[in-house]
Amino acid sequence: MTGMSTVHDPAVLSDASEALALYERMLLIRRFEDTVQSLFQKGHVHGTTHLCSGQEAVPVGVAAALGPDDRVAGTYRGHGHAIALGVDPQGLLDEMLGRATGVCGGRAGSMNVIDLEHRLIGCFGIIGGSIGAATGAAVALQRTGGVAVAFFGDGTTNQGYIHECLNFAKVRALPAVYVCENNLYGEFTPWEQVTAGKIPERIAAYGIPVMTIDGNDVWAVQAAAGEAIDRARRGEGPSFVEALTYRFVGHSRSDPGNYRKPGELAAWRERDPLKIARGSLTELFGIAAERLDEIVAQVDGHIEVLIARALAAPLPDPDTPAREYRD
Ligand SMILES: Cc1ncc(C[n+]2csc(CCOP(=O)(O)OP(=O)(O)O)c2C)c(N)n1
Ligand SMILES: [Mg+2]
Repeated sequence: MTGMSTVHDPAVLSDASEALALYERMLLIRRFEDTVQSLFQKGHVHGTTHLCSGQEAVPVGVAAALGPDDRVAGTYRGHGHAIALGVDPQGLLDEMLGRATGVCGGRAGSMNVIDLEHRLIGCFGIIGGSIGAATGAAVALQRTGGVAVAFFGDGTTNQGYIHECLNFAKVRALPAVYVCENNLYGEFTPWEQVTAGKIPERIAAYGIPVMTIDGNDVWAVQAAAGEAIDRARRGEGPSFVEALTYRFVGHSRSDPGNYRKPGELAAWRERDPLKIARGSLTELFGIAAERLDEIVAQVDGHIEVLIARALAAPLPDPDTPAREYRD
């Protein structure tokens, strides 16, 4: 983790209730993912799922730095991207179950959620799709105001078009922020086996500022994203954030994660973003463990309601066309 900075910027971490809200949002994502996994195992979720458990601090920290005119493109590991942006978790869970009440009318499933109302221009099953979409959105936002953010993984930095997009974004000084969720693996392959050089060094070759940060510390993410977003708003062009993180679950539904190095998962669990946030909340704001446990109980109760409603929700009528999206 050379060059990684952990930032507890006092300007970012000055408000206890905002800090608690970020903890709660991460917890909601974790419980949501546990729920999707369990409903998948019971046969209620069709297709596949890619869960982001362990990586919650990245989308939540980035979303905390965004403004109302900004836009985000996420990935197939996108439930956290959506919830972080404020997508209704009921609509999202209904979507997982293919229900008519889903955020995309039950037609998108787990991998392709879109919710323009909440600034989510799409989640993309094609790796790197988010990079192209966010770069395109940045072209539009350069005229209308706002910043576009792309989330993508470490493996995606070996896709050809990330380089086309970064080059274009730099040359045109686009208001774009590229957020690489480096979780050490692309599917079942350690990133270093398939990646020449270091990701930050490659990106720096475009003259794009790069920050490598602790992606499990939500406030370090918020601070770095804030810096990158401010730079884009000032018209100073794109930035790249490499957030170092780890997924606690397999790549997708059927992956037991046997390729992990011995002790690796346990070591990262010690660095669980929820644990880190709890530590900071107690240390910096004196928030008692009991208060944090109350939030856990509230989120658990909320999830029970979401599950009951999603299971009772109607399936889409095959004769009714899916909703059309216009921005
Ligand atoms: C263009 C394309 N090629 C291959 C795939 C198959 N695929 C799905 S996920 C994945 C690995 C991506 O790894 P990474 O970018 O590190 O993201 P992570 O899944 O770790 O979040 C691959 C190769 C795909 N979806 N799209
Ligand atoms: Mg990866």
